[in-house]
Amino acid sequence: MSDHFTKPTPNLVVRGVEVFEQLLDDAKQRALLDDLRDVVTAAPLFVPTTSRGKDMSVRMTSAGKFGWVSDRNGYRYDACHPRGMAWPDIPDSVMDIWHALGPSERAPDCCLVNFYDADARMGLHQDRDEADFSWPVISISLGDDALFRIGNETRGGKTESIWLRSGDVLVMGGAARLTYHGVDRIKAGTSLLLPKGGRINLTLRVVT
Ligand SMILES: O=C(O)CCC(=O)C(=O)O
Repeated sequence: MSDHFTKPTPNLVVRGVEVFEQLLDDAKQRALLDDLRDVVTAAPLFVPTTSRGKDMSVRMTSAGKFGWVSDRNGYRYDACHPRGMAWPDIPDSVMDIWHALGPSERAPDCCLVNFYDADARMGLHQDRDEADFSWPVISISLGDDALFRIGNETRGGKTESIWLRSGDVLVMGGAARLTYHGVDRIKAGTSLLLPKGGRINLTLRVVT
């Protein structure tokens, strides 16, 4: 087991979403990236489509018992990658972040990996395909800055946006677990972490 963090306090809380700015130093970000290369080798990034057949702008893969997929049959958690293989294990470097910030009673069974190029975005949505909303979702940002929009527990109403930088970690739990959120844009060239630029977001989820 690699080293653990001492339990930090969030630098910022926006509508109940806890933001741990720069929780991950450069070495930890690079270690995560190395482990993610293995994940992507075992389970290549794919372009999810909506049930209407429209490509999403984000490329995705997952690690863990379940992965999130979306295609003509709709979106869901699945035990297999669209090419048929099981998802690789969630790397210890990622699990360490759950152990630092998340509940000790349950481990996540999905780490969704989103890759954003400069033009990718993600519309406002809730994470609500999981069985039990008492477990938080923990979100890790690597690479270029992202404008992250935080809404409400129901669709509509005023929103607030914050820039997420490489090494920032969010916890969406408690009253904020079902808060609408999305990514409006990526600011290309703001990080040197990914050799070809872009942003990776990891979300740790308890699915079952
Ligand atoms: O990329 C992000 O920061 C958010 C990702 C997200 O909302 C999701 O995967 O559901």
